[in-house]
Amino acid sequence: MDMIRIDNLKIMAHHGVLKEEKIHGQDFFLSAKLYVDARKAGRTDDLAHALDYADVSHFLKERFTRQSFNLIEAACEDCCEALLLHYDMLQEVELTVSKPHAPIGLPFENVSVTMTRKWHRVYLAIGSNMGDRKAYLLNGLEEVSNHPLIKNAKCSSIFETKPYGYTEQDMFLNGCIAIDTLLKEEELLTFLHQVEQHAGRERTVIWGPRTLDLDIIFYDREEYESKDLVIPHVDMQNRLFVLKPLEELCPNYRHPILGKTVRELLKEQERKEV
Ligand code: PH2
Ligand code: MG
Ligand code: MG
Repeated sequence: MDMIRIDNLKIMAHHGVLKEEKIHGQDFFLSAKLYVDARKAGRTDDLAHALDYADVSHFLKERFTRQSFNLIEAACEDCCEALLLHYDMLQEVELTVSKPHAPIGLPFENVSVTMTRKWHRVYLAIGSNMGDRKAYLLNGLEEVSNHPLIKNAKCSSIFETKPYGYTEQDMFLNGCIAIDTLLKEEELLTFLHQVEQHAGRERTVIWGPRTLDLDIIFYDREEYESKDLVIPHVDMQNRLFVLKPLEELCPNYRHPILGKTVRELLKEQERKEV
């Protein structure tokens, strides 16, 4: 990807744990790698299609001096997030916050933190088989769309599906949602659990009836596993109620472990079910 780079932008600010740092302030230096698609700017020579580095520099200065953080990590995190939310064409940022006059009490040249933050493309499955199913799905979609760290939410068609797994329960409505998000995997999971809670979800029977179920299917091209979460979703390839709506959103996305596209997985599953 193309990259615009700003080196050692000098900004006086009041970040630090010590009282003196908060009172007197000191010079910090910010360096940013700004990842964008610069093709259009390159072709047209028009600032309107470019990420304006002067504008970014002033934005950084304003953001960096807005409040005093204890940690350079917190100041850096805040600036990365603000940049990604403010500049639509910015896909990824690497930001370094340097503090060469930090009160360390020993001779040193510099201390700094570097962070890389980016928009993650995520695919979710959504389902309901209790009460006003359509309303639960729509409210769930709305709550997901309205999260401040989620943009470009797009929902597939909604299908009525037979219960899979535990079959002694009512028919489901199912769909999939594509989003871009700044949330990390576990943060997203926690948020989705909150949305399920707001729909009055009770976790009693595993695979049992639910007002709202939101599952992470894909997160970028990532393979991720922890105690509570496995990505890609371990059973998605066996579930027509996931594959069918997902195919509308990303037919050519290739499953990072199975090596097959969503369309191929769907066709395979459809052949099995007849
Ligand atoms: N979810 C399950 C178990 N079975 N069946 C259908 N048709 N749709 C679902 O969303 C579903 C299911 C566990 O999450
Ligand atoms: Mg589920
Ligand atoms: Mg679930």
